This record gives sequence, C-alpha cells and structure tokens, in this order.
Amino acid sequence: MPVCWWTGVWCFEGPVFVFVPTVGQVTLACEPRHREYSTARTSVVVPVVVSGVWSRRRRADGARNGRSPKLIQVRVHVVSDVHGRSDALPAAAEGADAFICLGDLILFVDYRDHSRGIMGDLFGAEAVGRMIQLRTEQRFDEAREWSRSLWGGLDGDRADIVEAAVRRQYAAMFAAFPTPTYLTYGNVDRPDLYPDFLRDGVHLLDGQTTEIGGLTFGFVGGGLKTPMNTPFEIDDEDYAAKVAAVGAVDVLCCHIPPHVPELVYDTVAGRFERGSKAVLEAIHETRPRYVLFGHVHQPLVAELEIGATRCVNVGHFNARGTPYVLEW
Ligand SMILES: [Mn+2]
Repeated sequence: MPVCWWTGVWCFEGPVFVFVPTVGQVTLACEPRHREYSTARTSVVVPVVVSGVWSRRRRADGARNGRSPKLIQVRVHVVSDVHGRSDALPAAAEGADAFICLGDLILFVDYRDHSRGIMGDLFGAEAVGRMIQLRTEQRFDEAREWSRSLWGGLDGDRADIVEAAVRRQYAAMFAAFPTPTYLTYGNVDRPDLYPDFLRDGVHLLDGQTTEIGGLTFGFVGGGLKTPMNTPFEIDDEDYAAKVAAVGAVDVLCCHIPPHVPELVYDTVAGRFERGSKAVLEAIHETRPRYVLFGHVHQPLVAELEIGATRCVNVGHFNARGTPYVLEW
C-alpha cells in the first residue's frame, strides 16, 4: 500500500485531505499538482493533525475507484514552458519512470526577475525593467525604441548574439533532462538548434508517437501564427497535418491547448492565446484519454473534460517548478 509522499500517511488511492493545525487551512495533498489548488480556509484553528482521509481517485482509464487499493505501476512527470528553469528539473524528475517536456525552453525576458533571461544577461535588470514598464503602460513605440537602443549598443550581430545565448540555455537544459525524457517543441524554441543537444535517452517527437508503460503517446510541437512572431510558429494547415500524422492515441501531448476559450485565455496577459482547432477536432474524433499541453501561463481554466477526454494545462514550470503527475 503506498504512502502519501507529503503527509506520510497511508494513502489508499489519493488524493488525501489533510487538516493542517497551524493555520486552520484545509489542504489537498498527495498529488503534487493539487497542492496549489488547495485552500478551503476556515476561521478557526483545527485542533487535529490528521482528521480525515477521503479517497476518490480518477484513474488513467477514466474510471473511478475509491475502494480497493490499486498498485500504481507507471508514473510520468510532465512539464511545459520551462523558460530557463533548468535548475528545477532534477527535483521535478524525482520518482518519475519517464519525463515529458512540452517545450518553450528559452527565456528571453523574465517578467518577475528582470536580471534573468537573455535580455537580463545582456542588458541588466534596470534596462529590462524599463522596457517592461513601457510595455505595461502600453507605450509600445517607446518600448521598441528603448529595445532598439539597447541592442544597438552591443558589438556584433544581434542574431549571432541571440543564438549564442540560446545555445547556453539549451546546453544547461538538455544536461538537466533525466532519462528517459520525451520532448517536443514550443513556440519559444529553436528547432534548428535541437539536434546539437539531443543525447541518448532524450527523445524528440513532433507529429510522432511512442509507447510509454503500455499507453500510446502522441506529440505535436510548436505554435500557430501570431502577431508576436515568436521563433517557432507554423501555419494552421501544417499543424493540422502533424495532428493527423499522430492519429488516435491514449495521450496527446502538445505545446498549445485545443481551441477552447477557457483554456486559451490568459488571465494576467488579458488576451486569448492561440489554440488548435485541429486538436479539438481530433479529441471529438479519436477520444484520447488525456490531452496535455502548456503555453497559456495563467489560464482561466487549467483542466476540463471534453466527452471522455481530460484536457490538462500541465502548468507554467518557470513559475511553479513542479511537474504534472500522471499515474496508471
Ligand atoms: Mn508557448
């Protein structure tokens, strides 16, 4: 019988509700991704350490089974939008039989820590902070002018400087990937540079499938065209062709969400990101058990069901540093 890694109590099927005495906060534990969604607050201190255990776990096959203990045989950790957080990858991979990364490895600008990322490295926190401030105040012309002046002050070709910086980030990132890792591209990635960093046990898949623990996983990388013109955006038709090439799978892994308003709306950026209509059609036609994706950093809704398919935004790894856990 497994033990809940966080609470240390026996866990029949998880998740487990734990009543934490210090702050009177009811916390949902057991599955790491649920820790952040906890928070039924009460106004009184709950005077017990562990006062309730409740078990009702959604299995990978979609069935509910709350009674008999089930041996978990395969555990996969999934991350997306790593954006430079190679430091957090080793801990995120601990305990996983396989690791999946859904892309966006590069960090150009870190909106929270202005000293990080390619811009922070090159120009320093103060200069990046000014650019972000101008953008936030919607003074886009001044922001562009400021950015131009920063790049103009550097010796050498801008494209060469960016490529060297991306290579440094990729070197750290790929070295930190555990084995086996299965990965695909995000829109903030440079597919042309990937071949230089792949190694044994780190598998790149795009429009392709593989088998993990008896389930078929399909991978579709990259983003769709936007005015932002990020490094890896492709036409809708080319994207749809990759979705078709993957076909019917148990778990469909993409960088971008299916085209569903709740999944593509970013509540902090205040805009709709691009989602895939082809993926949405594939969900209706092939009914995968899971569709996993990232791309939208602060989605209106992180998980929802379409028919028999559970759609999950696995989270913004740069901010959270923890993986989504899939077990069966
Ligand atoms: Mn993205």
